[in-house]
Amino acid sequence: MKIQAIGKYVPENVLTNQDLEKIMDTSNDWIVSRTGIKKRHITTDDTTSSLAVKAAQNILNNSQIKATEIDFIIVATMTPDSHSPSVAAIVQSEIGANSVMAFDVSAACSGFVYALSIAEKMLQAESVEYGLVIGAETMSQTIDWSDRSTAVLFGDGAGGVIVKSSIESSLLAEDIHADGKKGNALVSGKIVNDAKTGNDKWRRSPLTMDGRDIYNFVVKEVPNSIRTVTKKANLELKDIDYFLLHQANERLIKQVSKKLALDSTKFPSNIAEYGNTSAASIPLLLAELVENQTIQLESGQKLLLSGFGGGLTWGSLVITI
Ligand code: 4VN
Repeated sequence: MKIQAIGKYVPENVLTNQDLEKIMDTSNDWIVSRTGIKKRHITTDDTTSSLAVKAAQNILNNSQIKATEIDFIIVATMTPDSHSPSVAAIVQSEIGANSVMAFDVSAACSGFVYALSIAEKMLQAESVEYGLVIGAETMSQTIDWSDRSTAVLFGDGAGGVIVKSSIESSLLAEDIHADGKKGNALVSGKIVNDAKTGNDKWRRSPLTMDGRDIYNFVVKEVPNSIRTVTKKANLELKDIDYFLLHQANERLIKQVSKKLALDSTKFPSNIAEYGNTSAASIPLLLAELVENQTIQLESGQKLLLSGFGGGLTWGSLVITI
C-alpha cells in the first residue's frame, strides 16, 4: 500500500465558542483551557454522505486517478445517513465509480485507522489497484445540544486518501484493539424502546460520554500503543517525524507527548479550528499538513497515526509517506 492522494471537505458554517456562550452555560475560557477548541464547523444542509462525496471529489482532484479506476471504497463513520444504504455506497454512486465493493466501518474515533488497516489487506489481492478510504462525520446530528459537557466538543467534516497497491508497503506496523467491556463510556445512536411513553416506539439516543473515564483510558493505553507499534516497525520514537493523534482534546495530546518524553511540536493539532470530528479528525489533520507542506508525499517521512474512542477502540499505525 502507498498513499497516492489526500483531500478533505469541511462545511463552511462555523460555530464559535462565543456562539455557544449564547445558547448554553459555558465559556470560551473554559472550553479553550480544557480542550483547545475555539470553533467547530457545523453543517447546515450537508449530511455525512454529502461531506464524504465532496471530500472524495477533492481527493480525486488532488490525484491523477479517475473515479472509474477505484477498486473499493471504505468510509469510516459513526454518524451514517442511514444503515442502508451505507455512506460508502452513496459515495460510489455520486462520484461515478464502477460497481465496486463499498462499505462502512464502524469504529468511532478509531475508524480511519481501522479502515486504512483493512485497505492495506484488500490491496494485497491481485485484481485490486486503487482504494478510496474516507473518514466522514456529522457529529452535530448526534449531539445533545442541552448537554454542555459534550456539545462543546464535537464538529463535522470529512477527509481521506486514495491508496494504491505497491510491492513495498508504506504501512510499516499496526497495533489495533477494542475493549467492548468499556463500551458504555461513549454511546451514540443506541436504539431505545419508548413504547411505554406512548410516543413512537423506537428512537435512537444522542451521544453520551463519561469524559473522565475515556480520558483516563486514553492516557493509559495510547502511549503503550504508540510504543508497541513503533517497536513493531523496528523504529525508535525519535525516528517518527510526526504523531497524528485523533483530535479529541489538546490537553490530552500534550499529556501523551509528555508521557513519551517527546516534544509537543511533533504532535500537530488542528482541534482549535474543527473540534473533535471523530473518524474524520486524522484524515483532516493529514490533509492540512500536506496542504501546508509540513508533510510531503514521496518524502519518506515517517508518521504515526493513532485513533481512540468509542467501543472502546484504539489503534496505531506507522506509515512512511
Ligand atoms: C477520546 C477522548 C475524548 C474526550 C474525553 C474527555 C474530554 C475528550 C473531559 C474533561 C473535561 C474536558 C473534556 Cl479522550 C473523546 C473522545 C471521543 O472522540 C475520544 N474530552 N474532556 C474537563 O477538563 O473537565
